Amino acid sequence: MGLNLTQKIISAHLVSGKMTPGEEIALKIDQTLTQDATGTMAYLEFEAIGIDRVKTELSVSYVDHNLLQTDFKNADDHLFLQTVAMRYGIWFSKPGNGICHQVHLERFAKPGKTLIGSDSHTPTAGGCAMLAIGAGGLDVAMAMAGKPFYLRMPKIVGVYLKGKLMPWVSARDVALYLLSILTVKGGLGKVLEYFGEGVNTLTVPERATICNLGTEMGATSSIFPSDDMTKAWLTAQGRVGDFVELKADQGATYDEVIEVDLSKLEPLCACPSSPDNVKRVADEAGKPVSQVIIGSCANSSLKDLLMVARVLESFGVHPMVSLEVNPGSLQVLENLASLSGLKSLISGGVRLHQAGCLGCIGMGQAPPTGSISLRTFTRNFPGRSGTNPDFVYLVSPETAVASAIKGVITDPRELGDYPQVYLPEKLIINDTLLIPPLSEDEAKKVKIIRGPNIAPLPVFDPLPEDIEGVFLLKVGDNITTDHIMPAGAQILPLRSNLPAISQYVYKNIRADFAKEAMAVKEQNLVVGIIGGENYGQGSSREHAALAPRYLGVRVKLAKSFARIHRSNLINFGIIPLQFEEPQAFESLESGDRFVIKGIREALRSGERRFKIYIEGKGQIWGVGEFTERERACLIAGSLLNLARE
Ligand code: MIC
Ligand code: SF4
Repeated sequence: MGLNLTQKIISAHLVSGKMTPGEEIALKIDQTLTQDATGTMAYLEFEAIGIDRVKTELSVSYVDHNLLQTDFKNADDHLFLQTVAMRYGIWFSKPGNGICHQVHLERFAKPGKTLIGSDSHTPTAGGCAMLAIGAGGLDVAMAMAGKPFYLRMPKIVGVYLKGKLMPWVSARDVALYLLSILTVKGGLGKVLEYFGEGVNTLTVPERATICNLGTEMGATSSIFPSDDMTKAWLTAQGRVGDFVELKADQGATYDEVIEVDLSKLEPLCACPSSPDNVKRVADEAGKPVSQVIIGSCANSSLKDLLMVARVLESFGVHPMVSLEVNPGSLQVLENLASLSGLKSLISGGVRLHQAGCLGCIGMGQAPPTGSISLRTFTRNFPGRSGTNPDFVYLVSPETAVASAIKGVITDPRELGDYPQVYLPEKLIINDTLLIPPLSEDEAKKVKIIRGPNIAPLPVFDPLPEDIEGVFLLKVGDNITTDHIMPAGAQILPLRSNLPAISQYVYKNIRADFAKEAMAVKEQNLVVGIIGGENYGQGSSREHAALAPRYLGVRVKLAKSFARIHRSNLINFGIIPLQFEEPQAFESLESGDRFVIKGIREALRSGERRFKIYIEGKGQIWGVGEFTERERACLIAGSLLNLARE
């Protein structure tokens, strides 16, 4: 029987396990990436593992998130990251070089290879036929140390593309369409593999946009085949040597198939405040907008920005709109300049920012109160923009620029003919901000620079025999890691300092959570959290596990968990249990006290059901389908403890 593309890459990297959906598999990892907001912790963890040099084919450390240097903290992090990269054989992409996923696609993505990254949008590289997966920083640190990456074998969903996109409809609309049918949890435990005659109508950056947004569906990864378009991309990047043709075998099958007729799609938007709240742009048209931003790892390629530039050669920006552009990379910016696109943006009145994440993670660019902001970003979770409440719509660059011109949400087809957007076959390549690894001898001489913002990693205690505690908080469905551990300009600079950042856990849901949790901890009790479906969706930030753990959280009882967050919880000794009976969720309240007797022994002996006594309410069951490795990790209190053992 033929294999599909995902199965081919998995079987070529399989260290242990069987390719049966749901079974734990271990994969050899060829490449890793980190970004600064998760990277400092990942490298502290890598140091704690005690390896002299990374063991991957390639590891890259990007600085793209914390670019606001309002004091020493972010700047200190950058220096720490650069000297760590020099010390351990890692590429370093300096601030200003661009967003990790865009730069990785340009300079390093290779068909058929595996990549894990400490950022949930790592699957962007699937646009170049890599099996690319987002993970917690500790998993990435382990991969850098040459250890395999563990995950449950996903189901492989074939997304059959036919037809061709109509003018003004773009890759973003394909992803928004899929979000409308799959929702933010429809991709859980799945890889979305694209095939069919519609595939070769899409360029690699367009494929990357679609793969990038698979993350918002909860997918483990997304992938396109490697074909002539891939070859053209790698040729433009001066890397044709990295090209190999790769696609599903004849007769390959999928666990499910979704069919998308590209020619039938129309401009779509994700309305406030969830990426799956999808409507037709035409249905939202006419609402006034105050801000429009084109950027982020989903939509800031050369084609995206050149299209905006060409449109602005014919139309002006509405006086009540701030039209902002955040280029994806230095390469995008330089090529845009050489094609006179930069001049058109500037003459068109665009507010131009540096290449990086910026407002996508609330590092500046907060919108005015009560007004609509249109963005080509990945997520519009409530308050992520820095303004709370906010009204953020996610749209294609085409819809964005049309709306900026008209001052109201506008279907871009109203602008008339689609502009001519020619891309050169060879791009200008400039790697000045990309620093290669040092030789082994040189690397050994490097002294890592640690400013006062780099706090040492705390040691976490092993799991006691019994746990007794308080469910301090009860939340509903689709709670994001942005709810658990908010980001933004005030909090992101604390990513390297666990005691400091912990004070902001659940800040926007319960202002005093940290204080209350510490009070519970002082009574020698543990803290529990009750959650709904898809708990912990969104970002890969392990701080959403690490910081609660620091505050004494030891159990999370939810209807279901998002993949990366569940792994992060286990890596840091927080037990993720699911309700056996969903109605038990209704009976629990925040403030309930609980006891789980003999939890350590139950984990040791492979139990899957855990009896939880709720004071005054009786007993309920929590279920934990843990692998042996996960049980050992929970008992040890953290994966680092286990690795040390
Ligand atoms: C995001 O888009 O939410 C982030 C910021 O890139 C995160 C990583 C982080 O929190 O540092 C992600 O997507 O994993
Ligand atoms: Fe950066 Fe936004 Fe992409 Fe996250 S989603 S990596 S914050 S651009």
